[in-house]
Parts: sequence; structure tokens; C-alpha cells
Amino acid sequence: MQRVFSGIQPSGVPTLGNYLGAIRNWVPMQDTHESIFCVVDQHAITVWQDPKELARQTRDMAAALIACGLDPDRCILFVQSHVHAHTRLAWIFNCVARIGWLNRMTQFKDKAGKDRENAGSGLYVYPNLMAADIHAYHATRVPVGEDQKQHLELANDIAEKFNHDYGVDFFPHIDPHIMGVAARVMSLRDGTKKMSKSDPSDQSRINLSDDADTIALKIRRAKTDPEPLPSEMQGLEGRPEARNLVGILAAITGTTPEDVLRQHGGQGFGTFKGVLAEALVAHLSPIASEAQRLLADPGAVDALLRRGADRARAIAEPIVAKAEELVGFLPPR
Ligand code: AQP
Repeated sequence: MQRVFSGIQPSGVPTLGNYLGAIRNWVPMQDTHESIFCVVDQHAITVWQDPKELARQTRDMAAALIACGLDPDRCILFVQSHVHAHTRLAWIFNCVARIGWLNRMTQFKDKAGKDRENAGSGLYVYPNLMAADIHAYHATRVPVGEDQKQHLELANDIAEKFNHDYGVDFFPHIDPHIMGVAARVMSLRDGTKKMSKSDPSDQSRINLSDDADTIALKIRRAKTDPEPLPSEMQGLEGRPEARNLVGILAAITGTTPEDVLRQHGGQGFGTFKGVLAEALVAHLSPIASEAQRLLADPGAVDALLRRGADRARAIAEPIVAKAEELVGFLPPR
């Protein structure tokens, strides 16, 4: 059975973007793959996180993932910092990856902004830790949103260079699995910017914890243009906000943007936004309630995560110990 690895940062409340671009697609994989899912708190601190918030957000994220359908009995669900094999392998990868490769990473450029000299060095080597997350499990399938594709290509370059430098065939090739219709959900305030849990504007995103009224309000306020919806896809050209809302409705109702336009073409946004809000509320409300129910017993969520870490460690430890041996480290015992 192919092994899947994917992760999500506890850098806030998971958004509709995280859900449609990643989490939702992880759920069926539990039946078809050996599935490993990780709340990547070490990635999260590559930008400032309030220490008091981070632990809570990590637990909240785990509860949200379970509420979305990840079953800790059918997958391995754990917290990155609980399994030290990730950072041990990341150090080796820091030494394998070339600076020129990292310089090409667009996410670093986006997140570091103009003041690059002042960005944390962790943000710069983030892709090396991500490569380690995956290769520590010899995972070969990585379901992610379209924005992570470049990092996966880098993870393959790192594996190839490691194998070449040490004359082995140790780290396998990763098969990026870029997700469906709404592979990239955009901000509700700016259709050219991706929806992000750390966007300063809460109005820019739907959080999985939002209640029905909040969802309806955010959709009502979502930026659009004055034209009605077109009936065909080419009518969405140059209209990023309209395209985004159409993509979201298609993804949430399991149809295609073409079908959405066939059905709603000619409608003004007042009507269309009502339909979209209703579909979102129907889909997301049960998730929010289930996450709340789980968080009523935080100790139980923590216990599930500890068990997940034990299972993750059992896979990653021997792989990373072997990588260390290949590099020439003296065995610790
Ligand atoms: N807007 C999005 N559309 C589609 N997929 C998305 N993902 C994130 N945003 C969108 C996918 O969610 C998975 C987990 O993401 P992450 O938490 O590891 O990091 P991220 O991509 O940086 O997500 P955010 O929400 O934008 O977090 P912050 O604000 O902290 O940077 C990934 O598979 C990603 O593709």
C-alpha cells in the first residue's frame, strides 16, 4: 500500500482553502493508502507565533482535522515536534539542498516580503524541513494544494542528490498529488491572493470554526464586480473574484465550475451569494460542531496525538537512523 504524508500548520484556524485544497482530500485516502497526517508546529514558528496561542491552536487544528473525517484509528495523526526524527533529517537536508534551489522558492519570497534580510532563517530552509517530513517516512504520495508543488519538486531534488552523493537508492521519488477543482481558493477580499489562515483580515477567509451567520456575512461582503455571472467559462476571464466564488461552489457541491455557470449564469451576485452561503453552511456547520464537541475534552485530544506520535516514531526512527548511518554519523548506541 502506498504511503501518504501531508501536513498542516497550526498557524491559525483552518480555512476553507485548507479544507478544499487539502484536508477534504485526505479523508478518502485513509481507506486506500497508509496515511500519515501531521500538525506541523515547527513549520508554524517560521513566522512569529504567540507561544500562549500555539499550543492551543495545535490542539484545535487536530480537533478540526478529526471533525473533518480523519480517524486516528485509520490514519496516523500527530504533532511534528513530538517526533524528533523530522528535525534530525532536516539538518542533513540543509546540508544537501543548494542555496540556489532555495532562492527559487516563491513561497519564501511571498512570506518574507520586501524585508528579506529580516526574515527568520527557518523560513528560508522551510522546504528542507518539509522534505524531511515526507522522506522520514519514505512516503511517496503527498496530497497538497497547488501552492506547494514547487516545494515537492525540491523534495525530489534533495532525495536525488542525497542518493547520488551517498551512492544509494534510499529516498524514493515523491508523486505530488495536486488536488481538484478548487485546488487554490482565493481571498474573499482579493481574488488574486490565496486564502490564508494568517491573513490579517478575518473577512478574507471562511474559517472552519465560523458559525452560520458569520459565513453568510463574509460571503455577502465578499468582493465581486457589478456584472452578472456569465454562462460560460471564458466570461470569467479578468474576473478573479467571480471565478473564485464559482470555484468554491463547484468544489463544495461536488460539481464543476462549468456546471455552476450553466445553472447560475445570468444571476446577479446577490442571488448567487445566497446560494453559495447556504451550501457552505450546510457543509461546514457539522464540522464546526464536531470540533467543539471534541475540544470539550482537551486531554482526550492530547492522548490521541500522543498515540499518533508513538506510531509515527516507530516508522520514522529507523529510516532517519539509517540516513544518519549513510552520512557517516557514529551510532549513538
Ligand atoms: N487557499 C488555499 N487553497 C488551496 N489549498 C490551500 N492550502 C492552503 N491554503 C490554500 C493547502 O493547505 C495545506 C496546508 O497548508 P499549510 O497550513 O501547511 O500552509 P499554507 O499553505 O501556508 O496555508 P495557509 O492557510 O496560507 O497558512 P499560513 O497563513 O500560515 O501561511 C497545504 O497543502 C496547502 O497547499
